[in-house]
Amino acid sequence: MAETGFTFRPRSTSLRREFLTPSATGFPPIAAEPGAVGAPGYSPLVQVSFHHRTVVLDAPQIAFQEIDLTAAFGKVARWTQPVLETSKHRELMALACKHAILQHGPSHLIFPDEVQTIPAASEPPAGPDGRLTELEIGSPAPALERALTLLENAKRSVMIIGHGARFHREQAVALAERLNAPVITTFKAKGQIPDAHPLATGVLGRSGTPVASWFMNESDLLLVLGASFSDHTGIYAGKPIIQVDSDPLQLGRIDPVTVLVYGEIGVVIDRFLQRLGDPPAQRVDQRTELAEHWMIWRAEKGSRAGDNRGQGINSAVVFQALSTHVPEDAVIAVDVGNHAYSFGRYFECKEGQSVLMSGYLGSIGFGYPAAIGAWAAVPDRPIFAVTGDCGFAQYMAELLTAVKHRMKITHVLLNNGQLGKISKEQRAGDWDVWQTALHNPDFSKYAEICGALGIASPRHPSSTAHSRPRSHTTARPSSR
Ligand SMILES: Cc1ncc(C[n+]2csc(CCOP(=O)(O)OP(=O)(O)O)c2C)c(N)n1
Ligand SMILES: [Mg+2]
Repeated sequence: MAETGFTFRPRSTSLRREFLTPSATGFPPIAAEPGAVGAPGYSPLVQVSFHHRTVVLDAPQIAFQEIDLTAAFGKVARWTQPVLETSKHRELMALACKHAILQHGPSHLIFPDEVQTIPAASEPPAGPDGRLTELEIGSPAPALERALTLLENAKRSVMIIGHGARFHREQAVALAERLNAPVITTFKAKGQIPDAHPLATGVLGRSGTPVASWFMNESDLLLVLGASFSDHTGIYAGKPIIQVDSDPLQLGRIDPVTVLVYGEIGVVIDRFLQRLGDPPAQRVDQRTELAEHWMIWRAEKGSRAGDNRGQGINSAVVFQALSTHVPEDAVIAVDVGNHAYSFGRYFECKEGQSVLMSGYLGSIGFGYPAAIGAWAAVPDRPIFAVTGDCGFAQYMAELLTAVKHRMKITHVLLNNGQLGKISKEQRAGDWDVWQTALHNPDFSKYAEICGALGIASPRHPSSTAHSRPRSHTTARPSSR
């Protein structure tokens, strides 16, 4: 299947159909090959935070809900087509796969009722032979030469790894070692280098570490691989920058950069590795400084973990404990909100862990469905979901799906009784905090009645804002 490309895993998991689209987000970044998701009945509402290489099989019931699915999905899918009775079905599927693979995005097929009952033709499935080009293109030589000159002459170069470089993790780290350059990641690329690596600085930006900010600020050259320069990351455009990306539109997307290197990231890294020798004498060895900055930051994290303002367990404590206990091969799906920012800042990734999050921290509710999608992709890896109370409440019923399929998902719910991020934004804008408090159930009891194991954290002195008891819940399907 890895060689032929167009075959799907035959396993199927029944999901509530409204849940279809969000659950599709967790599967593809983790699975080695394309996957397909689909559900019978009404169309799912479009709350989209798609990732790469999914084919969404959409089955509208024509008499109801007459929304134009081609238009609705057209903005977010790379390719969308209705399947007609007269269509060449084998070809449509092949094209859906081709677009999903080559364009790194979801394809979408709409199956009206009358098509769903047509017996499958006996012809063999289409394959990718002669249909899929290799993507490993190199870069134009002048850009490479300019980039190499900058890299050779820099005193304090720093590498920034974005999500677009995630398939080249080991090569990117090898290049950083050759350059002796500290490695920053964007939030979405968290974990691309383990935090214990002597060149790791952690995440840059709003959910990042002071270590990463320091090394970016002090650098004289940024080598940026597969990052989109979002506001959240805050890559400083005033620095000399070499940007490498396989999508020409991503290059210099927001601000002009010094050298644009268009090419497949793995190929470009290889070219750099072939040409760069040992670090020249003028280059500052930043490792000692890096170790010192980590010491200061870890001491600060420890002190924050020790803070007790009488308002419950703080997030520094939660992520300190998780950094110790989450296994090396875990997949961690994170939702959107203050808890996600804290995860970016405090959690330390180990080699082999994979982090999933909604692009640009866009869609709350992402965390738990993405964990279910990740389980579908890699059921033997430990799966964690980290969510807030608001985000989880959007898909609470899916705990039943997890129990039904005996998914081993450990869910850590940071329950602060509010839309914490929105409260914070209101305060930052000098507004009154308005309508952000939540009415929550006891999540641990809820987990238990769904047939999962629910564990509430020890009670803390109740916050003045909430009269009801609060709980921090860890829920996973029990073996019952
Ligand atoms: C679908 C969607 N609706 C609304 C928002 C805006 N939003 C961002 S964070 C947030 C609140 C998250 O609250 P919670 O899950 O409790 O996390 P906390 O910030 O409290 O940690 C909201 C409403 C969004 N990003 N996506
Ligand atoms: Mg909350």
